[in-house]
Amino acid sequence: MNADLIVYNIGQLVTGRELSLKDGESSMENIEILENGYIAISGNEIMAFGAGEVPSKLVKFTTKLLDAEGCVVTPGLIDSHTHLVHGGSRENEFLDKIQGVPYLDILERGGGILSTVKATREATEDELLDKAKKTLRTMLSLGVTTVESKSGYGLDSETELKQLKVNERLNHEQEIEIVSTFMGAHAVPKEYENNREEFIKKMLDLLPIIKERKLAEFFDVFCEKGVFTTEESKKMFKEAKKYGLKLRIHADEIENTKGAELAKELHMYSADHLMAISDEGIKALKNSKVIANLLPGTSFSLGKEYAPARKMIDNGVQVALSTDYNPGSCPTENLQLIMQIAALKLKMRPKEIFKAVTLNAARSIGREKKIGSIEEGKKADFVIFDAKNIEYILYRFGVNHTKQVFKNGCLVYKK
Ligand code: IZC
Ligand code: ZN
Repeated sequence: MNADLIVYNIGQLVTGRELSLKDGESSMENIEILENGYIAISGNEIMAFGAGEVPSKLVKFTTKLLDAEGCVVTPGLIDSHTHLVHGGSRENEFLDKIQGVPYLDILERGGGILSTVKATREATEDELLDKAKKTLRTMLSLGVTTVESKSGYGLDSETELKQLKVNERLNHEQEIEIVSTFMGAHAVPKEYENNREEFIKKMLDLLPIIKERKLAEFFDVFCEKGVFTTEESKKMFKEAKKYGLKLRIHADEIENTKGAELAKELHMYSADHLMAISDEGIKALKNSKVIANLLPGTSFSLGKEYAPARKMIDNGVQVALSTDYNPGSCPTENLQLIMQIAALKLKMRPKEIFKAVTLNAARSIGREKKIGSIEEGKKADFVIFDAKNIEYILYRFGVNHTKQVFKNGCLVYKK
């Protein structure tokens, strides 16, 4: 068979395929990087890839040839934790934040998440859609081709469903694939302050509707001191599982509440944040398939501790990296910046970082058979960076290194 498109003269082709571990490598440095690589695409899929001369059997007179000019090519980046769909912004809390008022104190006085809830309730579905599209356009320009998107700024039935419907429409109305997560358990709204049980019931009552209308694939809870207890979270997760939703958790972000241990117990896809994870939590993740999804932009923005990434990786835990894009604790859609912070602050190494935003991010959203690496039969999602090696992309921080972005074999962004 011949290819529709061949990208050749790739200086470093990060296929992201897992190799067997070599001596001296961490449990996350085992990804393949080919020098002088090529990729052949047929329709929306990768049909071949390799190093050296492009085999002539792949080329016919209609094949389009694209010279990568010695640049780096990687799988499309995956942002596996975002609060994409919301109304408003929270710069009115910024001064308090930089002067040290804790995130949970702002929430307790009705600000934080609850102020975004107000703005999201007030916005129409179309307004939320337009705002999210604009954000996704920026993400795409930064090399992101798949995004996980949570509800959780409605905290009432109508608005939670409105957010999930926006996720659904986004999948039809722009290029990035959206993986939808129901997170009605993001905070307890003021009107249920003294009736938490009733609020939890109200959110769980949405599960049959969400299942019937296929509005979400994942279920998430903010398991945190002052938000939802570990017991409450466990009860909700078990209920969501009955409706076929896959599980992920906001775990051990500010205080340790044994969220990582709960993730292992309930066979979740990911445990996210983990700035306050304990040694027992690390042990639990090590012996599980749960991906530790780290969000260092949040530590950066809140001025908090960073998650102990080195300790996790050196103990064999598989790590992903995401933006946590949201209007409070991480108002940036720049996954490249998050990768740079991971290098500078988490001391993650270049290969580990690229594995974290490709293959491991795909695992955390249950998509590793379709995306996350450049392999035959996978979707042709890839990025050409204006860089000759992966180290350069991490070292030159705060700028966008993307040259061209392809989604399903189509050029969707060009510098
Ligand atoms: O809006 O503050 N941590 N949820 C849990 C968030 C951050 C989003 C927000
Ligand atoms: Zn979050």
